[in-house]
Amino acid sequence: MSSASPSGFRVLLAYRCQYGGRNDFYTRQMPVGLGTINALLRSHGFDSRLANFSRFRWSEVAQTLRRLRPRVLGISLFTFNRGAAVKISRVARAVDPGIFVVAGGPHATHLAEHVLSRNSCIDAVAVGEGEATMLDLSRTLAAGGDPGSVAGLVLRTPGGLRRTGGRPPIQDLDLLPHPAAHFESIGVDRYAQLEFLITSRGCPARCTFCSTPEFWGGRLRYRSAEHVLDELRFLQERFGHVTVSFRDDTFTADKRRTIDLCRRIIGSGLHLLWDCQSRVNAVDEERLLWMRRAGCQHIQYGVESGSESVLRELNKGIRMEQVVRACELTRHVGMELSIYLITGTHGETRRDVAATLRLIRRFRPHDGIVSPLVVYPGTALYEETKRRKGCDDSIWERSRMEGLLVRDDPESILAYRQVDTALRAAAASSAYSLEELEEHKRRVGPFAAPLLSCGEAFEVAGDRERAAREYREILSGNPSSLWGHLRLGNLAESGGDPETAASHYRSAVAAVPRYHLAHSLLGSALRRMRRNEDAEKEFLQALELYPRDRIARRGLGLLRRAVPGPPARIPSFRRKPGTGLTSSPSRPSFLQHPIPDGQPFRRDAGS
Ligand code: B12
Ligand code: SF4
Repeated sequence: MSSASPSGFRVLLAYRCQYGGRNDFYTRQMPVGLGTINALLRSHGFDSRLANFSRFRWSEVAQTLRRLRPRVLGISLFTFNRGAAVKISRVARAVDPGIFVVAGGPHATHLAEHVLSRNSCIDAVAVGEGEATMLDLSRTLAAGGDPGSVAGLVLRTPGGLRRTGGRPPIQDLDLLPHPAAHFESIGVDRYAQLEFLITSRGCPARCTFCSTPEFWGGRLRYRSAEHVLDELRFLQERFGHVTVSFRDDTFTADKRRTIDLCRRIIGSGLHLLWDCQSRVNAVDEERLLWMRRAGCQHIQYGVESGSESVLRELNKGIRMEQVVRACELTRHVGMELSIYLITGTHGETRRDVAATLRLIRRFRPHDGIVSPLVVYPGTALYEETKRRKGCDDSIWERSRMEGLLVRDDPESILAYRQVDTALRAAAASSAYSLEELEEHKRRVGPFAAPLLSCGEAFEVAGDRERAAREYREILSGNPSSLWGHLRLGNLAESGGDPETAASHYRSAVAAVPRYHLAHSLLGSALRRMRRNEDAEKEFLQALELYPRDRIARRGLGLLRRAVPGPPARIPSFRRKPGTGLTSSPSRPSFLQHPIPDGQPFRRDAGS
């Protein structure tokens, strides 16, 4: 990297999801990596900011670009949002013909020459990991230098497209700043965005349908447990985060590191509940027990199929006995179990589908998503598909759909529907019984997460006294526990005792002073005590911390209209089936195109 770092050089890092994703909570969040790039640029003095245009009208996008006049526009170009991403660069070019537009992300990386040759509004593609390339590029452009000297790009030059040379992966991920530490943004739901964390890059497996191995490489690079903890502390102290989602491909890949991180989370006194995703061959009882103790509520596994032959076809690198073991162990420690499944592989038969249905019925996952097999660039499946179908990269322009289906014959459609129905039915009957929850508690120990689950189950069963006992047990282990106080406060409030509720909520505020919900619940109890001025202060504080806090908004409305209203209820921290990470993003529909046999695509509405 060169050393010039002029302040006042403005960079805009933009994302826009595909049109159909804008109303989906998860799809419309920005990629985590864009936040890291932004933080790195800002920490080096650049006037960089993030722009999430997912819910902007195009006229607003143009207005923002006119107002900010960035010298460099970086866009995240995935396959599913490629239409929207290219359109941002077109709008930017129209606003300022001199702007330098660079695209990054998997679609741009794996199809760099193709993307550049078809879109003159994009000047360069940053291949792969973006931080160092983007910093180097910004420094070079700010100093009036030649972008051709920046490694890691595919660049449009007067002589044609040119690769500027490879850039080695960042060896020490701890050198990267936390996205939250240098956050400047437009159109971003900061609280939601910062809930997503990545603690490692790369994946040792080579599934045929996934571009991770090609994009990040087969060798895993980890952030140290201390670096991750530092980010968690920062998030809680600065923004009041008490729930986070670790989105690593295989969060538990390194056993020692996983347990070390869990121990540190427990020792940190952070009041954290979290979820993660992993592979079934990267968990065991010891890891899962520590994770549950450290507040892991929910784990998602890429199971893909209940059939060994489909797993082999996908080169999944796991065996059915490992699937069975991971599902059993997850239920054994009382985490919510979520599975990703795939239907519609070339070789899938009715017997394979029946095996998947049996697996779902046996393990009753709390959540899950099934996707028909879709082809993305940078995957072995894509290369195979091009060979089979005799097509080339131009298929991506001829379709505006999010991905390309491998099969759309009636049998594969039926398989998808059957698996989807089975997942929904399983989710409806997946709740742990009170006996199971008691067992989990015994196995895991008296930690907040299992006690909380027990208490909540007693509340659902209408046994408030036993629920209170569980919450009090949380406090006997840690008198300042956010969760113990929030739950006991809520029980007291709904039981008509706002004074006791307020006292618990005050302790919750003391535990995590910037957690918006602790303030809005305290406001709610104070309102019921008719301490309207104090209540208003708490509601306003909650809204300052999180403008979308529903309890605070409603509480303020009731205060101003001077009507009583029912007591506030703590919203659920669980992923609800059908709305959770694994269920909602872009439930694939059969409106997507199958891969053509040399036939032209029909144009569909995109963004
Ligand atoms: C977490 C995750 C999600 C989360 C998103 C959380 C979030 N806000 O980021 C959720 C669950 C919502 C999700 C959903 C989906 N995902 Co997803 N997801 C991932 C996953 C596992 C990790 C992403 C991540 O954080 N990586 C680490 C960070 C550091 O990387 P990053 O954010 O991509 O950013 C880096 C680079 O991409 C690059 N970069 C990115 N943008 C830019 C811009 C510029 C200017 C530059 C220079 C560089 C650059 O530099 C960044 C920093 O190094 C990846 C696989 C992977 N390991 O990358 C798949 C992945 C991104 N998902 C994928 C897919 C297909 C999906 C879904 C379509 C799945 C589905 N069927 O529903 C949906 C689509 C949702 C949508 N429409 O937005 C594919 C994308 C393939 C493609 N070609 O587009 C991936 C690559 C996995 C795969 N199958 O190969 N996903
Ligand atoms: S699907 Fe999961 S396990 Fe397979 S290569 Fe991708 S990230 Fe790794």
